[in-house]
Amino acid sequence: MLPTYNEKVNIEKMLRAILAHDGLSVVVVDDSSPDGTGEIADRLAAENQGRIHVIHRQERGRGTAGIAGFKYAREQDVDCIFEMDADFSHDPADIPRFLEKIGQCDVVIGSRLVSGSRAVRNPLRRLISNGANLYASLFMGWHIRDWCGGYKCYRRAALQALDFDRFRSRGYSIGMETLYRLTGNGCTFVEIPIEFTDQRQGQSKFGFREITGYAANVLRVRFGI
Ligand SMILES: Nc1nc2c(ncn2[C@@H]2O[C@H](COP(=O)(O)OP(=O)(O)O)[C@@H](O)[C@H]2O)c(=O)[nH]1
Ligand SMILES: [Mg+2]
Repeated sequence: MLPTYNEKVNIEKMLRAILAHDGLSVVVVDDSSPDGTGEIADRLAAENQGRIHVIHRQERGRGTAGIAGFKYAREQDVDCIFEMDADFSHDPADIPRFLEKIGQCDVVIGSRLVSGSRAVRNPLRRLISNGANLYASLFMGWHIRDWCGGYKCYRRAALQALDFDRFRSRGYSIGMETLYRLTGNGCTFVEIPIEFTDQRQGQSKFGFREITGYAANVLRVRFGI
């Protein structure tokens, strides 16, 4: 499940790198990117019959795009479902390492906080990300260290058991809420180290509003308010 917004420079290379792995197919969720990412994805879908699906949405948002993609993916005849960013922050070459572990758990988390991980990003984003993870662990548990990453592999059955329509959060915190609901369902997690590269140095949409929204959402999810 590949959410895209203005990924013209990455989408083709990214799709080719993913499809290089046998047995994988992709659903691109594009929110009418003004740069034409959706049309590039359509062309590649036509060239790779059956292996690329494209959802075009009118609404915008990484969180709801992920839900739309998951709802689609979990109806397909697949064993597990990945989510990853399309901007090469997440390396498609890591896919086999996730698949090695998904036989032993319900969710494999590409983690920036376990031994062997590496995260290349500016100090401010590192601080925000570490703070967000500490905060999430404080309220939701220490069984997961990286609550906020976007590179994960789920068993399909785990996602099928979720009622996304009852989720409380929107936006960035949906990933955190997904892990929290899966915890409640008794799912098991394995974190594997990844090398994360922040491709959007200085221009991320992650600002003050996202931080306060995230902090509030953790509490709403945890305490059902
Ligand atoms: N469909 C969709 N994808 C989005 C949206 N915003 C970001 N993305 C995608 O989500 C992934 C992560 O976004 P990015 O801007 O790199 O977030 P950051 O790495 O947390 O700063 C990338 O693949 C983006 O193209 C959105 O509004 N809609
Ligand atoms: Mg990014």
